[in-house]
Amino acid sequence: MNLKRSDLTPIELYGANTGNCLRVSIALEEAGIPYIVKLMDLRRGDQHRPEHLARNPMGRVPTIVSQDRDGQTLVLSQSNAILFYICDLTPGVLLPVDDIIGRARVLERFFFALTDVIGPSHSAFALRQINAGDSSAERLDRRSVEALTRAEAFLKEARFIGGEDFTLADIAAFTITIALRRLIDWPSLPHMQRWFDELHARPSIANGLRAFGHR
Ligand SMILES: N[C@@H](CCC(=O)N[C@@H](CS)C(=O)NCC(=O)O)C(=O)O
Repeated sequence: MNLKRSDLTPIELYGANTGNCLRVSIALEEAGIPYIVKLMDLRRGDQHRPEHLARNPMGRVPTIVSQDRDGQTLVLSQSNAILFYICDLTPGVLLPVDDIIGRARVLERFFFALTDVIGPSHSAFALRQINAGDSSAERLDRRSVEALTRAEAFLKEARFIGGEDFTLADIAAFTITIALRRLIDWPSLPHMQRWFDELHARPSIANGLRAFGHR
């Protein structure tokens, strides 16, 4: 099925103020796709209510409900699957389409952010949920920060994480940078600082953060 942005009624985005959800709201903003936030209170357990389990049996967010004008409905979870769906709705906006080398580079940097930076940080979060004082969590956070700061080399070469254009890779790297920013030695990372400041001032990012009340 080929959907265009104009074929869509506003996408419902079920989520909360978390990195996985903010990546989606920022991508929707950047792609110019209309959406309605359905705020879930994760502490209260909204994600485990039957109506949400019907959307996502994992009992997690983000989840989107996307309806085209012909009445076909897509209910989709997994933040990164949602990001690629957004890329498919707006070809070339967040991920190069025809430039095979440029696309490969953006995907390299996107998966760098997901697996080398966000991965260990999410594991640290999970360890802390089991045992707040777990010292392994701190080591995992340090591992994330150490990986993230390697992005200084990417940003020395180009304006954005994956090249001269803003892409999916910037969204992934930015949301985890916000989460880890107090652990980063900013004075030693002038290119990252320049990138972070530029992204913070970007309207799509500001709106995407605001969508879930992030400050
Ligand atoms: N792999 C999933 C992870 C989703 C996930 O863990 N979401 C968290 C918020 S970021 C959640 O729903 N937590 C509530 C819970 O586990 O009860 C994705 O990328 O969307």
